[in-house]
Amino acid sequence: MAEMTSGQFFVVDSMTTVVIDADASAEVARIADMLAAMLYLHPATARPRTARVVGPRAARVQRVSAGERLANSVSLRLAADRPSMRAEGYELDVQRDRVTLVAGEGSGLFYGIQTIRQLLPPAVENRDAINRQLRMPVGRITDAPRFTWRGSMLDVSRHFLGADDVKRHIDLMALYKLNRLHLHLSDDQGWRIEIKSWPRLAQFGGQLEVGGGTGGFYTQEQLAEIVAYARARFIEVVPEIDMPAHVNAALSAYPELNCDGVAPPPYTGIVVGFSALCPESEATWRFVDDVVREIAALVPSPWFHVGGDEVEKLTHDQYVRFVERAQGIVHAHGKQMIGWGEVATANIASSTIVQHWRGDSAHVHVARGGKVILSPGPRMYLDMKYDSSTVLGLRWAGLIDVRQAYDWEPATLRPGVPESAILGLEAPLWSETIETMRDFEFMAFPRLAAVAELAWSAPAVRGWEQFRWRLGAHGPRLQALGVNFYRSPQVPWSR
Ligand code: TNX
Repeated sequence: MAEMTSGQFFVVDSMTTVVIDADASAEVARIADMLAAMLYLHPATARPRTARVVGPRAARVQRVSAGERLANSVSLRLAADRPSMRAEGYELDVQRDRVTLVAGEGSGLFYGIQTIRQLLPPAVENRDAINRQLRMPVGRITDAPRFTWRGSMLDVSRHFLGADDVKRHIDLMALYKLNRLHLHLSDDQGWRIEIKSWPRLAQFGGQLEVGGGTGGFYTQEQLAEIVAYARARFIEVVPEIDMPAHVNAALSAYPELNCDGVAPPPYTGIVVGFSALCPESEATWRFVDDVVREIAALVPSPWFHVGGDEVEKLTHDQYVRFVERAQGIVHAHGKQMIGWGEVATANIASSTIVQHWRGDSAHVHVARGGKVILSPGPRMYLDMKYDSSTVLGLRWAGLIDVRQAYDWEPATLRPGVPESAILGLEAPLWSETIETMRDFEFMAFPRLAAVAELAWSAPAVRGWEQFRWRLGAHGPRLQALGVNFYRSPQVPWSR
C-alpha cells in the first residue's frame, strides 16, 4: 500500500545522516552502511573523493537512544514489537524532514532500502553523476511480498559466466527484491563447480562450452564467495547438479559413470536428453554422494536441486528409482530436494519441491501435499525470443515480449495448483544461445523486473497498463547501471 504526496520531498544533502538504535545489531548496522554508501558516495555531497571507496562509513551512520528523533535523517529500526509485520515486509514513512524505515527482520530493511533507491532519481545508481540531486517524494508505504520464492536462474553450463558477472547479476536481482539465485552448475556442455573428490569433473568437464569456446568453472572458494555476496543481499544461492541426464561433461571426465564404460567426447552442441548416468553403476552412487556432500557443505541454503529433466536414455522405472535414491542422498546431507517437474512422477517426499516448467505432473505433487515453484516456459523462460526479430534466444516455448511475461496470474496457471501450494516463481535463463554478460542482460531485462513484480505484488495492485508506465520509468535507471536491456516497443521508455 502506498500513499504519496505530490510536490513534497525529502532532500538528501551533505548533512543527512543514517540513524540506527544504540543497541542495533551488527546486521542492522551493516544494512545502514549500505544505505549510507548509496546516499553519500557521490560528489554532490562534497565529501572528498578519496573517502568514497575505502573505510567504514561509521561517521555517516549515527547510533541514537531509542525514541530520539533527528532531523534530516533516515532511520532504520527492527520492530520486534510489531508481530503484524509480515515476513520480509517493511514500512517506509517519508516526511519532509525525516525518513523512517521499520521492518520485522533484516530482509525487510534491505527491501525498504531498495524502495528508497527506486524513489530516488536514477542518478543514485551512478556514483560519478554530476548534479546528483537526490530527493524522494513524501509518502507512506506498507509492503510485503506475496511469495517467499522470487527466483532467477542462470545456466552457467551452456555458456560460462565468471564470478564477477554472477555478482553483478546478484546486484541487479537485489534492486528488484528477488531472493533466490538458482545456479544450473552442470549440463552436457560443461561442469562448472570444482569437486575435490572428483577433480576431472571441472578440470576436464569444464573446459568447453556451447560452440566449442573456452568454458570455465568456479573453484569452491569462488562459489563460497558468490554465496556470501548473495547472502549479504538476502539472496540464497540454490545449487543445481542436473541428473540423471544432462551429464555428458561428467561422463567425458569419468567413463565409469557411463553404462558402457566408455568416455564420450566433449559435447558443444545444443541437443538435449541424450546422456545419462548409469543407475546400475556403483560409481554413479559414489559420485552422487560426493558431489552432493561437497556442494551441500559449501552452500548454506536448505535446498539441493537435482535437475531430473529430459531423461531419454533410462526406462521410466529406472528414472523413478534414480530420483528416489538421489532424494535419500540429498536428505542424508541435510538438504531438501528440488527437481524439475518430471520428478513428481517418482514417489518423492512432500518436503521435496517440484519446479514446474511445462505441462507436467506438478499437480500430482500438490496432491501429495507438496509445494511447487512455477517457471512456466511460455511466460517465464528468459531464453525465449522477445519477438520474431530477436537475434538471441530460442522459441520452442513461444515468443515472450514484456506483456506476455507480466500479464498472467500464477494462482490460476495450472489446474490442481492453487496459491497455497505455490512457493513462488522463478525465471530460468538457459544459455544455449546466450554467450556474454551483455547477452544475459539483454534477455533478462526488462523481463526479470516483470517477474519480480509478479512474485512480490498482490493481483489487486497489479495491472499491465500501469506496469508498463512504471517500467518505462526504469529505463534511465537501467541505463545508469549500464544494463544492456531490451527496449521493448510495448513499454513507454522515459529518457
Ligand atoms: C529445456 S527447462 C531444458 C533445458 C534447455 C531449455 C531451453 C529444462 C528443465 N530443460 O535443458 O536449456 O529447455 O529453453
